[in-house]
Amino acid sequence: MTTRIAIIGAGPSGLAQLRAFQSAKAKGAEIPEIVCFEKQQDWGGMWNYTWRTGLDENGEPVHGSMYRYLWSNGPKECLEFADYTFDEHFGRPIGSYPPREVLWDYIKGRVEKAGVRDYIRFNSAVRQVSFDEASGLFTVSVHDYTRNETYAETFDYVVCASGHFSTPNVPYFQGFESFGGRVLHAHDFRDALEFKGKDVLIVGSSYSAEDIGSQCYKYGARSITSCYRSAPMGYQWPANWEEKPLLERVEGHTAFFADGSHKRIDAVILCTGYKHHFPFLPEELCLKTDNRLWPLNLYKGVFWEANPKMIYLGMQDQWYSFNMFDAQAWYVRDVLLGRIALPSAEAMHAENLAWRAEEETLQNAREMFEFQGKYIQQLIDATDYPSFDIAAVNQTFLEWKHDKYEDIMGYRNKCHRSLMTGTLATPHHTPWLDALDDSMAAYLADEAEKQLKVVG
Ligand code: FAD
Ligand code: NA7
Repeated sequence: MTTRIAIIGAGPSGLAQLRAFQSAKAKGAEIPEIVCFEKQQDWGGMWNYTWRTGLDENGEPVHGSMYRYLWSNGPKECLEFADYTFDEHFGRPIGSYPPREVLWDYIKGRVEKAGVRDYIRFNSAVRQVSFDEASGLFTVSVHDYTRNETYAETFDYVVCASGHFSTPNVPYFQGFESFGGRVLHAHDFRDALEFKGKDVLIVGSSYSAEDIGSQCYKYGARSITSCYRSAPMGYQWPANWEEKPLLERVEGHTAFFADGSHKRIDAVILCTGYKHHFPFLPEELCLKTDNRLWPLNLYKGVFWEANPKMIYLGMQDQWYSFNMFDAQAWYVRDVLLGRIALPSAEAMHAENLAWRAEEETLQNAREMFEFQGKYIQQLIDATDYPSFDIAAVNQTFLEWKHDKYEDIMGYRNKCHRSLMTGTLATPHHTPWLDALDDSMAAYLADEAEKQLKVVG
């Protein structure tokens, strides 16, 4: 019987797995039968923007946490696919921090070229996965919303690529039930214009806090107050942005903070992160972790140690993103094709613990992205994924961090060099803070605009 592989999710991770197998096939390998289940109507995962919040058209929890006007929060040069460059896709250099739609187009370009769409069953939510010890097979139950039918099929391997930035972590603060304004989680934030002229309180001090606060600033919020549990973000914020220690309670429209201060606010946006949530997985297959660089129980960051036929992609906290998913997917492919052998359970566990021990020593951002880079290097060294200069990517991350501390509202105007092609990004025609239209058409109109300016 043919080996069958189920992939859950057609976001960047699931698509990396499809592309990995397709590239082996293109080189003459025989590949297993692959079925990718995607609950949304289109591919791209988080990058496939939805205006919806709460439940989707099928009554499923909305996957998307992305919002309008989102631009890449790191240099595109750090996430570039090694086998499909920005130069190849756009045919010319573009800026280093493209808006969401531009990155979505890039993600789609590679898989359209690879011709893997037929592997995907869209509008199909995975409901349940179980494993039968006797047969060594997984049963995957799926709700096909196009036919409104639930059915089950068996597979030899399951690759869980369902993402982990969709189920919000929503802490409670005293007084929320009687707060005079809106309380929402970042997952439900869609359009910063909703907060124009408002005094906004952001809870949290990581990427969502930084970027949603910046969006609100850019689109005209009257003031932004961000508050932190562990440490302030520490950027040089604009005059109407203040950082405070953690919120203690709200009363009416007033927020009270841990330092005894208080402030009038119109809305609270909880940028308090997400939960790894796999309601379709049984206890014995279910990854449980917080958002960190080395989740336990995953050999090479991907194989579920207790049953390595269960595979997870992209479950780490992400400095590296798209090319890390690729590195993982190529490695997984080669194990599944029998090109790489898994060691004994003891050896897998020992290696896993060694990575975790190292992860726990990491003190700062630089050590963290170097750690993730080292992990990726190890994976790509073992497969035919095109090698790329990880040390140079780390250097680009370092420049990015530096740029942010210099000018948090201006770092997206900087240009970086591709580590795949050597091409230097071009400055975008409009500084990020003034670029209110984030559409791909507006973004890519730069060449035409420049020419117009020259003519004018
Ligand atoms: P996802 O993109 O989340 O895709 C998972 C897919 O699985 C989805 O299509 C979903 O519909 C599907 N799925 C889930 N459950 C089921 C089910 N039960 N059945 C069937 N299908 C299912 N990364 C960057 O590199 N740069 C950025 O600028 C950046 N900005 C971000 C901004 C926000 C607001 C968020 C939330 C994330 C951001 N990220 C960014 C990280 C982002 O998560 C990754 O870039 C990438 O999308 C992860 O890919 P993934 O395939 O692992 O998960
Ligand atoms: P992260 O990076 O996981 O950060 C979560 C933040 O939420 C972090 O600052 C936490 O503080 C804070 N947090 C979590 N729980 C609480 C409570 N109970 N009270 C106060 N603060 C809390 O998630 P993000 O959403 O920022 O980023 C996730 C992805 O989305 C990322 O890839 C981005 O590119 C977009 P802590 O530091 O732990 O004290």
